[in-house]
Amino acid sequence: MTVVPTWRLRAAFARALSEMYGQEVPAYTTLVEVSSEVNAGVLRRDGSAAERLGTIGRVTAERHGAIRVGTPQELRQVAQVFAALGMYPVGFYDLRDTASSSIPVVSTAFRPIEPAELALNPFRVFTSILTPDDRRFFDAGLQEELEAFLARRRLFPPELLALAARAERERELPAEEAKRFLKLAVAAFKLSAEPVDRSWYRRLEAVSSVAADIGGVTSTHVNHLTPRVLDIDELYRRMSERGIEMIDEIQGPPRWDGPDVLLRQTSFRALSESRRFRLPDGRVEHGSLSVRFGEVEARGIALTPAGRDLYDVMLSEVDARLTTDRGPAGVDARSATDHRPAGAHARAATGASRQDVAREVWAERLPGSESELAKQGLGYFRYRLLDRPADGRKPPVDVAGLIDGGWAGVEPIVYEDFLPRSAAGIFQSNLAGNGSRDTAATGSGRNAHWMQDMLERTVHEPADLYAAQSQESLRHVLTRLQETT
Ligand code: OOG
Ligand code: NI
Repeated sequence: MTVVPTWRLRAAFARALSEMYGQEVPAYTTLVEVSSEVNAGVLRRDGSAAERLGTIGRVTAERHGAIRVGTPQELRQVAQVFAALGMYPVGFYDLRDTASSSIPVVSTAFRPIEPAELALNPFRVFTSILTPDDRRFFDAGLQEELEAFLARRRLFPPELLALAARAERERELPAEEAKRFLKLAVAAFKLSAEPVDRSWYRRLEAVSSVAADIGGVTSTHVNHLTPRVLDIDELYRRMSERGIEMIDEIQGPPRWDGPDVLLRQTSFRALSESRRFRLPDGRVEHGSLSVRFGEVEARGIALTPAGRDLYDVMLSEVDARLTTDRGPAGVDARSATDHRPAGAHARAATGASRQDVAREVWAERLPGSESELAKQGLGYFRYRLLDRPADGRKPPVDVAGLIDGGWAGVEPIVYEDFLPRSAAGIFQSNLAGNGSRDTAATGSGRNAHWMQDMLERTVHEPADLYAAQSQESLRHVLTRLQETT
């Protein structure tokens, strides 16, 4: 009997979801096509260097999705479905009160955590849960109605959850069950044709369009699916040439001469999709909603906590330079990871764009080579023993010594996670309105521990996962050196 192992289930799920989303949002298909063209071009241009942060096979299949759910129970169920696919919660993101936005959700990302699994298929899903008890957004009455509404709906059929539990337990499914599981799993994220209760949706929309997108309907859906591209600047140009309006400049780090780090993302604005609405008198009317969009990303080297601190310092430095250049009180100053459309036009008085200023700051502050990033403890790398002619010397035990002395080489560990400021910006750029928020009210307590208790699963800390990989390779190098010298 043929069986389908976890990673094949994951790859098949990502493919099937991609196919469904392409039918729902045709511009996504264009994005995927252009991404593959760009990736093929980079491979021709740069040869094997193009694959330094992942093989072309991995990168071509690579996607992240974004979904949003309403209740702890729904989140636990979605965690069960993803566990069947070898995807586990990593990281905690609080998007309720960031510099650029306030969205009534907290989030985690489900993804493979083992390097071998990531290499086979790195599918990941940014997953957000609504916070109806946050008084800055919802008063007690609305909270109660919202929770009652959410308690009545069922996103995942019991058959799907049972198959998922079995797949997690057995780390595979027989072919027939696998087919059934995938069919049910994909269907759970399909945009529903059910009419939307218009007055309920509008009431939530007045608070936040994300709240309406989650709690205003009786099902969930993919919000976006994001392909990975090797040259995001080139992709941006080509999409614009095709007449697809990209909303901003590229978010995250600037293009620069040094190694790619973390994550650069860009997107096109939410498209109007036709939906049916139920009116208070029971009639059904055709209308439209704009909540789903297209996003694309380029991934770089994972930064250590020290590297992340430096990244934050550099972001503030860019803000500060733009503000001083532009004059009084930072009018129009926008963050480098901010998706607000005006961000695209943030220019210093000198005419330099945000990206130009960022490039300048990066050149001043960030080491321009992989080995310097490694030696200064700013980036995560795997270490590899180098073939070094014996000269009677004893190997050092520190990273800088190993690199400088030609004992060990470095291989970058790719950043597999998200950036809170970019994530907040992605939400923000696709909101119809700002909604309303009571800034005097207090928020509800939410943190990684809350997420972990609620999920009844470990929420992995991204830095721990990268550090473990890096340290394991270093230990291996040191042991081998001890044996051979
Ligand atoms: C998720 C937004 C975050 C990203 O790439 O940072 C995100 C959402 O819109 O639901 O997808
Ligand atoms: Ni995204």
